[in-house]
Amino acid sequence: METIFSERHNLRNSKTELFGGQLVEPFERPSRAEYIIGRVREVGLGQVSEPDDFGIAPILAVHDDAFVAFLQTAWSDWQAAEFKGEAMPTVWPARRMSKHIPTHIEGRLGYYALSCETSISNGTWEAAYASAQVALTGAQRLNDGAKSVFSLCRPPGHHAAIDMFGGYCFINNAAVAAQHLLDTGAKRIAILDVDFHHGNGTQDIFEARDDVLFISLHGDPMDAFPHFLGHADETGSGAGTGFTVNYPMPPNTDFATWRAALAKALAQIADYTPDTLIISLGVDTFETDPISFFKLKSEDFTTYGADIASLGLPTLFVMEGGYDIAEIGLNTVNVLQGFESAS
Ligand code: 7XA
Ligand code: ZN
Repeated sequence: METIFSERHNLRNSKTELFGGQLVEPFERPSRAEYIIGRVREVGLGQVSEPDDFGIAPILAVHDDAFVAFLQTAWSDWQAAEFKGEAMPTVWPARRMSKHIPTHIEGRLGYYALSCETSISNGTWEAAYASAQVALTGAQRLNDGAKSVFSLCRPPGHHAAIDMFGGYCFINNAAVAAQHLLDTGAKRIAILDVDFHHGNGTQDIFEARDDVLFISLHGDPMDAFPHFLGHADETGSGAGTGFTVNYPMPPNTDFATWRAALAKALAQIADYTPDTLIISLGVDTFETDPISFFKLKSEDFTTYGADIASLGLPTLFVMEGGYDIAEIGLNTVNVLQGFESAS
């Protein structure tokens, strides 16, 4: 399987995350990608390639123009305001407050943020842009005949909504890839999100549409980030009714329970008969992930990679979360090898 990877992920290297009332080194850090690409090379998964540049248009095809413009200048605007630390939102348009978009960067950060752990710093936009190009290049490889591709995206994307960033995400890489496939001939795309966290951004982008089936397996939002989306009763709206499916699961969920939900999801995807499957691949379901509460073991990732291959669909793997960094390469590549061994 070919891996698409850009060293420009290193440009995303913020120093602060608000966690448990403290400013800590971000869990989402450059070494994550280095461990993954190291394992890809160690096992000889396949060729590793640089992304092509598809420009900004495919990003604007799923995100709000003003939101993207905000991301592009947020760091320079923050510096111009002479703040000393990294850019963090501190105020939101909460219930019954104005939805006008403020002029000052402090207000705009709050307007476009869904949470405040995700500091914006120098190079954030450039890395997020490159990450989207990694996803787009993977999608184009499928158009060109590949059966499966791994887009090693960093920063991740599945929390990025039409006009919101947060949860370490800025541009929704999986959504950008899905829209690209639809714009270049596909009729139906399925996105299966196996990250521990609900893919609220992907749901937001496609919830009213029937050309993308979005299914997410995740920690119950009553107990897990992003807390305000991902319940089982969210099934899509309008033409998209029935094309959003959520499987929230409780603390300490083990592989047997998780795999049973996966089996239901795979059956729903088979019924949908998509042209292409996109996997939002987070390995923060691992038993020792520091910010999550599922109990998957390393060998389980191999097993479920093979389960996914049983669909026999062209498949794009898009990297999302995973924070047990010492094991992130093993667990990620286990999914890809499990998939390949059963393809
Ligand atoms: O898939 N999403 C992630 O892995 C990031 C979740 C961010 C959680 C922050 C909670 N303090
Ligand atoms: Zn996650």
